[in-house]
Amino acid sequence: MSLKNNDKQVYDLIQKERKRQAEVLELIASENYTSKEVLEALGSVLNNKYAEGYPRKRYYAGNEIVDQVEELAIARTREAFDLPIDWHVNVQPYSGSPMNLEVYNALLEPGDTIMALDLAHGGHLTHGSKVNVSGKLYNFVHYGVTAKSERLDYMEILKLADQHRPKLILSGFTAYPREIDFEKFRDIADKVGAIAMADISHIAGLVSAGVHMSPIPFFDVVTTTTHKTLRGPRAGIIMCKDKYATAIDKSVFPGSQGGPHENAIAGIAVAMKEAKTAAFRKYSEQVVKNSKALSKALQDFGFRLVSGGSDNHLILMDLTGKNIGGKDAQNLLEKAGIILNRNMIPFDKRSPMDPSGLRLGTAAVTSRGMKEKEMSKIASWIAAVITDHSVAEQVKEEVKRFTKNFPAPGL
Ligand code: DSN
Repeated sequence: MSLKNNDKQVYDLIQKERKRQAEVLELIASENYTSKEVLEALGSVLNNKYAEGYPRKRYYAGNEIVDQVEELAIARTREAFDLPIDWHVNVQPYSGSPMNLEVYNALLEPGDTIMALDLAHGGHLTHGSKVNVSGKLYNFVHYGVTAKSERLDYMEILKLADQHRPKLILSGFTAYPREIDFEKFRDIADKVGAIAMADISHIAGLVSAGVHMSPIPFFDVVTTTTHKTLRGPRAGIIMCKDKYATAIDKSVFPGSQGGPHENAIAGIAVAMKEAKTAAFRKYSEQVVKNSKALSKALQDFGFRLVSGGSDNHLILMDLTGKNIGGKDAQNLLEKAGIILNRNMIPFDKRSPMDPSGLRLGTAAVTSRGMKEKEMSKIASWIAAVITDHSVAEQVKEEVKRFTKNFPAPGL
């Protein structure tokens, strides 16, 4: 209550954002509503503590309690991902971008070759985009999806790998609506002698719940943010085989970071406990069911989906032929209380600022208890607004009334 009394300006902005989050349909594929418990850990006194180093090897005094927090987060991460005994966990990365750079820095030299999915086909900025430090420091070779299926073609990836002999092959994507066959990636990495790394930031919750194949039995290093389908705090973790542990730990601290954010690490501990529950497994199953239901309903309204559907939490809609680009569609839907983001589609003829696609995800709406029936309703609103722009304001009011019936966790 002291924020309300002592800094009304910030308090009011937080209340407005709380109201906004409650009254919209949140379809950004990388967002979610974390629990009150995770928020409590994030807003705790753990924020005050400097703890450079690792549990029981810190550079500052007074870390008796935060050592226990960090060890708990590590132990619960091991359980949530069913980590083998010879795997190591680092829970200190501040978030996804530092996390990936910390892995490259640990295992490679500048100029080394990495293979990853093209950003325009569903990769991430830290997977070697020219405008990101990853693309400046390392020699990225990008694979893509095929023009016909808009899915990964593992034979093509193998051919490319054979040609370029990368030191590291990266899989795990931000806009790929299909299940990834990590076993096939392992085969490719073995054939060319590369390290196999997966960035499962988008699908981590699904992997933990067992509704998406896990890379852990096959891979060497797995990174993930903890705030997407995993529904935790904004943070990152690195899981790796023990033989990489020292290099990874050194790369995180002191290689790239200073004091870990122990409040976020406590949030990870809380989220990992939640991820082990039967309720979370059920939630994750529903995320996928909802994504399939939303895909089907959008297709019934005449929208083309990249790859023809979804196996995970994510859908990529192609607006080609709809007389509207991604940027205008994103803005128009925002006016209707439907929040999503514009996105490149594979082989897009438009620009990244105004691409042909929209990316949608079902993690957040599923956290509000919405099911298949509600997905049909959402698709009908999207179709109505894209067909007749003048109904946006009216839909916004309907969305406001509708969302009242589905309280979001943590708000
Ligand atoms: N920005 C995230 C996403 O939206 O997918 C990835 O870091």
